[in-house]
Amino acid sequence: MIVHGYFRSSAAYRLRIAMNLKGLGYDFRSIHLRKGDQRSDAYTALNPQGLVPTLETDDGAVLTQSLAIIEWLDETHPEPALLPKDPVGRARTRAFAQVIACHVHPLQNLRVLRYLKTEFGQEQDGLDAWCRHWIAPSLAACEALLASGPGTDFAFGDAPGLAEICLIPQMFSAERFGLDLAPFPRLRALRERCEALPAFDDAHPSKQPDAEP
Ligand SMILES: N[C@@H](CCC(=O)N[C@@H](CS)C(=O)NCC(=O)O)C(=O)O
Repeated sequence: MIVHGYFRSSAAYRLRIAMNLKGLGYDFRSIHLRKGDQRSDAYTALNPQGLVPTLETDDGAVLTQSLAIIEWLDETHPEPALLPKDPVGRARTRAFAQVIACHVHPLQNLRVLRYLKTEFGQEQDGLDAWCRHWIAPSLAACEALLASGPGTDFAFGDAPGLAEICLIPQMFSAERFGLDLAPFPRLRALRERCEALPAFDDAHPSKQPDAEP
């Protein structure tokens, strides 16, 4: 399989964790977002949104949108499962993931920040404040969802799954934008458990072949 990604992209980071949890190897193609590779004709032919990640399967299918790709991985490589077996647990896990993927992530995307900069004259401080403003309440919601969860070692079971796959990259981004994570003790403890696992550690942006300081 081929993963098109970028070391600092949190959506690509999600996919790397999922591939690692499933024990799947892949070839990596770097799409340098700051240099604009995502807007090249060659890349938009694969991913018409011009976003990473994109996965090319061994059968030649081209898949986009990290959550759709991760659910495809879970369907085609069922062990270890990334969603609980029971329907309520599955719905709660997806809800947790969607707080991050649908509500926080789009507001901190590079093209959104670039627009705020070029059209609204925001400098880096303003962009960071914008991101913190939108990330904090969603992490607070995730903290509350964990508090009312099943009380297992991981968010919705005894092993990490889709919730952690979305959360850990989002916490990494939150820190990049200068958000203090102290008000989220449950999330921080969960992150510590995840980052002790090679699947998460190996997926960290700093460990990718295209990593930059
Ligand atoms: N919902 C999409 C989001 C993908 C996305 O927004 N990727 C970002 C990086 S995290 C990107 O490619 N940004 C490029 C840009 O904004 O130009 C997914 O989950 O795959």
